[in-house]
Amino acid sequence: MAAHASATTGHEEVNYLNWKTGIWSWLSSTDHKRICFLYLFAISIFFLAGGTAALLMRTELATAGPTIIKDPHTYNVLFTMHGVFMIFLFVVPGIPATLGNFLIPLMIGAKDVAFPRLNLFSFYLYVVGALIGAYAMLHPVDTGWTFYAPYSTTTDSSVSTMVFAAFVLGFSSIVTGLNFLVTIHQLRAPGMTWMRLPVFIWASYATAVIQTVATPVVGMTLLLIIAERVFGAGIFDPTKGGDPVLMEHLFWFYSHPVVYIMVLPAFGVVGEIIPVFSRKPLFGYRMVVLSTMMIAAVGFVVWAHHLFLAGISDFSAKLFSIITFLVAVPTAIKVFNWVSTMYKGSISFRTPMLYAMSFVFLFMVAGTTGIYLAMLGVDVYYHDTYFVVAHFHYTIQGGAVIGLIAALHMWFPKMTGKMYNETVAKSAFAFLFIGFNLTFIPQFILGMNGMPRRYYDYPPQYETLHFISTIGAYTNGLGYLMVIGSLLWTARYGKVKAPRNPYNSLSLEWQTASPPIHENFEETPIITEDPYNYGVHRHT
Ligand code: HEM
Ligand SMILES: [Cu+2]
Repeated sequence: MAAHASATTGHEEVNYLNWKTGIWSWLSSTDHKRICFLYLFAISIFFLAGGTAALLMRTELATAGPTIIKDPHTYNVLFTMHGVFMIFLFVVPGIPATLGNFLIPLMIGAKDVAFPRLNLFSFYLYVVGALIGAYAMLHPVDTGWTFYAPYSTTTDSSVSTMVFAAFVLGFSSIVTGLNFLVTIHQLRAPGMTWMRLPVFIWASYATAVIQTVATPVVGMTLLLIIAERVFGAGIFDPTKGGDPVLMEHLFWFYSHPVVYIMVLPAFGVVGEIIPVFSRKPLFGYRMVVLSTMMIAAVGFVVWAHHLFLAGISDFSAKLFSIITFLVAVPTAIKVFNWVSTMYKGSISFRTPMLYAMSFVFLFMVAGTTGIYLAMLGVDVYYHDTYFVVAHFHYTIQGGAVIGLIAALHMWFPKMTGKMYNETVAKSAFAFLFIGFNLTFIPQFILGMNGMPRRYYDYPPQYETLHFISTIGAYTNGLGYLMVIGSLLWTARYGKVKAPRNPYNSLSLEWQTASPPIHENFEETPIITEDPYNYGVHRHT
């Protein structure tokens, strides 16, 4: 009825979605909220492409012997496409840039990011990198997303084009990171002190630090690969006095911290959702902040745990093993704080909360299995088996991707002005959660039984587990399609209008209209208290 009434009165209120219309007003927009949508659209394409590659791989692996793919080379191409698209084109650029773009200015009470045009520029850098990357797959690359030498420096596929794409994407990531850092430093509303920042902002801050510090290293590494291929520079080539292990050091010096570019924003999201749906203050705010910064710092000094078997000294292997264990400390602090926040809370199991709780569970599986891999002796056995594949999917998919989906539901009313459908959302969640575990639990067992990763074929004794995993992957895939389909449908045709603050949250972004106006707030908000004072005293 309400929708009908506003349609007949003929003046819809002006918000960021309708204040200018036409495709060009979107493509040239410097509004951080619209840029979030541009990223969402672009990363979804690569998520679907990467997901299709995954399902093709899983179909091939469903039975022993060739199943649908005729040769191992095609399999290698598919897993390169899957890895490169998912990492470089979906999860690294996407998650901080979508959530960060939408939420950072709103949560700190700013009108936009510090450099709105630069923000749009980052997006187009991403598009250019993405197009180059997609083009490179036409003369398909089969190195895997890690581009290890010497294979990557000698194979005759378009590795140079692909690493150049990754280089451009890296620039986009650095520029976004810098923009967010300046935004958080300079544009906080009056009264928004550092210790009143929502934990999502702290997580984005830590993410941006990693983006700006670590990404240049991978940029240089990628240029070195090109130098090697084009000029035969000999940096990684032992016959010329170079060292292929150096490549792995440089690569992981970036790519370990990058895991935190993916999951820290998700930590932040979960830290926002749990207090709201538990109606309790976030337990141990200061510890959460501290552990976020600790994770970012320790994340920089563990990279060689990827090289235990690559020929590093015994001393450094032991050292990196011990430092890796240290990551468990801040991570455990976080889990403790989330669980303590829920303890004796009055929990409402709405969809964002279901995703947040499943995140905590999945991330605990990821973290615990990570400890196994950090143990030197155990890793000798698990290295390059499906145990690793399962572990990192629990981290990246169970962590980063579930965090993104949790966020998309949580802030959907703010982003679109509509409410998502709780029943549809919950059934999609069931498919996702069951499918995900059904895919990757068998892979832990496969790994423990010695099934190596990156293999096109395997002996028959592994068949049952692989088959179950494939069933799981299709269930999971269906869950994703349901999420994407229903959110898109509701955004477009949904009838239920969202109020300003449907969950009675205390954080700032909920105090403005749904959807917000172009400049976010009618007047500059003034912050007088902490973000998580649920139940501490009564609120309007
Ligand atoms: C339904 C979801 C998914 C399924 C079924 C799936 C399946 C697979 C399979 C079968 C492999 C190859 C294993 C091998 O041959 O060693 C793989 C590798 C990989 N996946 Fe996924 N995956 C999924 C989602 C994701 C997501 C969301 C990400 C990241 C955002 C991701 C990142 C990777 C990476 C980085 C590799 C390693 C590629 C390499 O070794 O070069 N996957 N995945
Ligand atoms: Cu690592």
